[in-house]
Amino acid sequence: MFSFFLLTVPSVYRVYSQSVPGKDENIPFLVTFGKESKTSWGDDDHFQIFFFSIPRDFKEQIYIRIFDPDTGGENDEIQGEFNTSCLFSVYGGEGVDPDKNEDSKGLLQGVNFKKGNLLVSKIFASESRYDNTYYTFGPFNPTEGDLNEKWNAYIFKIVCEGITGDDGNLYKYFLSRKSSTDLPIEGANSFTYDYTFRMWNDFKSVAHIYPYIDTGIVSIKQRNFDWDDDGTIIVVSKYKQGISVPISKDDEWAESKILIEPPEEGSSLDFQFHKKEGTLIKNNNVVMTLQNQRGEALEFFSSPIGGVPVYQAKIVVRPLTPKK
Ligand SMILES: [Ca+2]
Ligand SMILES: [Ca+2]
Ligand SMILES: [Ca+2]
Ligand SMILES: [Ca+2]
Repeated sequence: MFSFFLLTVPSVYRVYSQSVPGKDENIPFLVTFGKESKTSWGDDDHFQIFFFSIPRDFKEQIYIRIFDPDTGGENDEIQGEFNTSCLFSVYGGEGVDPDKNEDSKGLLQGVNFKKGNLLVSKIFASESRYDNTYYTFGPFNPTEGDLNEKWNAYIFKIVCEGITGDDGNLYKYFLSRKSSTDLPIEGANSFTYDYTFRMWNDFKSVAHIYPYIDTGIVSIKQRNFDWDDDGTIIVVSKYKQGISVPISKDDEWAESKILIEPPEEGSSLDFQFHKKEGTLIKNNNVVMTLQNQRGEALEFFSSPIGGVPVYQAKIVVRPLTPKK
């Protein structure tokens, strides 16, 4: 897994953006609910994990910025009154790299997804000074991350947990070279295995998430949660013009198997979330996970590996004119 990273990706595709959600995803916010919330609000597990990868040759200090870390005021989803606290924690060192530590992915109930060294953490409640603005963790030296030799990159992990309350915390991340502005790091990226996000409150905006299909993958199992029967989820790739997958209703999972064709190996898929016309389903939060045929979780990258996949109509070979 991951041999592609920085090695086989042409320089034109080297990613240069570390906003989470990424700019091609068209997702307004990540979302994590307080642990006393019902899963029917759209968060099945009340925590979310993201990883950042920093190229090994990058020697400067880095910062992880959180936009709107509080749960209150602007952006957040209130239930009754705001009474939610979220713990944000940054981990580095041995144990973080999900290639070497399956538990680090945070997919299995009851396992310790907090593997690694805790570098810093902070609890945010409803606090106006952290409302609709950034809080910055860092600086960190890249070498404080967990070195992944195959990717030639240092890995950091950030966990958001809804430790009290029942409201939804909406927030975003940015991996930056500076503490006070968003300044990206060339070749860095971010990813998760269990994506919980908010849709825009309109009909026209389509959200996208981009899993990478490594060589040897022949099929994947998609699972989506609490889509609220809100329109369609379709998969586009350079080989798929758009296939729709089973969608979940309120507070339930839907899953299906999707076959992968050889031309799709070594590229990203585009999972598109199209809302239903008619009555607007407001504040739709949704969860998505993928596994390959061996049961291994797939990463969703904030900047799609190889770029956004574009369907390529099959080339029609014209038969030769028979000789007379
Ligand atoms: Ca807020
Ligand atoms: Ca509340
Ligand atoms: Ca927030
Ligand atoms: Ca939902």
